[in-house]
Amino acid sequence: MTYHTDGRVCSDLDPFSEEFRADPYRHYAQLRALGPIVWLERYDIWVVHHYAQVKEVLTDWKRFSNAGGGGLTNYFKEPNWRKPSIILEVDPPEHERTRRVLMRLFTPGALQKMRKVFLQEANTLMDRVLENREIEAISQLVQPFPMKVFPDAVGMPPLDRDMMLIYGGMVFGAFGPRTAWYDRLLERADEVSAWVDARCERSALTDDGLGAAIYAAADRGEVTHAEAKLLVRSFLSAGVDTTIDSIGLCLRALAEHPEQWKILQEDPTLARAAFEEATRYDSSSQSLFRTTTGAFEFEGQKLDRHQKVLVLIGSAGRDPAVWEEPDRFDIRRRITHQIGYGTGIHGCVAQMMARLEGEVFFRTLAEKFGRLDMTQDATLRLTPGLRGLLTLPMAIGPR
Ligand code: OVM
Repeated sequence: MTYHTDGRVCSDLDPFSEEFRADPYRHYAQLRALGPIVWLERYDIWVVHHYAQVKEVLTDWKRFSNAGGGGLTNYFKEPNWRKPSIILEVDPPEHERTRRVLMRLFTPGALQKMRKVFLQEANTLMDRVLENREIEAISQLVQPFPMKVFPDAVGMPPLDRDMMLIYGGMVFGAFGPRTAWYDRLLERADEVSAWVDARCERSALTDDGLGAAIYAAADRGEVTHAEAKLLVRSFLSAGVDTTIDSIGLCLRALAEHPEQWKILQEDPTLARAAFEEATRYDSSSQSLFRTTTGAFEFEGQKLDRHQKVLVLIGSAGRDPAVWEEPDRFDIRRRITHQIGYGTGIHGCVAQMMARLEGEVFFRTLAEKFGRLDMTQDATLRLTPGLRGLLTLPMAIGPR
């Protein structure tokens, strides 16, 4: 239902409902038809969903702040369940210092070293998986890859890494509304936070990983040692669920489009392009939040100070104003304006590492796998703030 009050275009759509999340792209099209900015009465928030406004909001950090928090919780009005992130949930000038430290980790040389390690891991994993003909692809094929290569790259010991997924659920769950599901998850907040805290200590990390490099930046005075610890926490927060979900969704897209899988098999060097297209077509990151810093007009609407703005990057990736046949999954598409990693000063800092994980995963898959069929419908993960699959049953075989 849509109506207008005080010149506002209002909608009762609920982007966090199961019904919406089951088929977000249909609802995004409904929102786009309503105009450039819509008031969602369910949560008293604004939403933008066209490529142009998504990009504008993400770029204009002076009017659209990150200090109000990455999710629905408005830090200007209510406290958060954890200490805010010192890279995601801050504005310039504070943001510049922390961002710079993480940016420097992803040099071409560092990525080249990671590529060798990732390739080896993908090979071992996929040879093992190919001993089966029927698999549940999320738990057996998708999850094990980022769960191994990412914490290894950070320099974590191989202990109890499953805790990262529980923590990730809490972090991304906090992006949505309070639900019974989330309250139950948060019952373990103290225990899981204590685990993460301990894993972020310098002494808990190897001396040659990304974590050690962050502490080395602290030794040089670029950030404090307490800040270094929180930056490692950001890696453990944002580094695993995101790539698991993106790789899982890309795998399903390939299985659902056998002609695209065939193109990839014939030329596995298209793996990076395939993952790039999946990040537009069906990305793990569908939405972000910003909070207004003052009262101003935007696209003819009067925004008030400290209002939350939901930024639907998943919708921007399907906006027919900027993409030809946006609902078509086409791994040969040339993507020159990716929005799936966000953009602007808060655009995903580890996006080159995420792309590398996707590239290596799908390249190795294309080189080794022949059969790749879904045997049942996939089921969706319910974590608000991320889109991903819980299960993806498949029949597989070697080339
Ligand atoms: C962080 C963090 C957590 C979740 C997501 C994210 C998308 C960052 O703790 O910094 O970026």
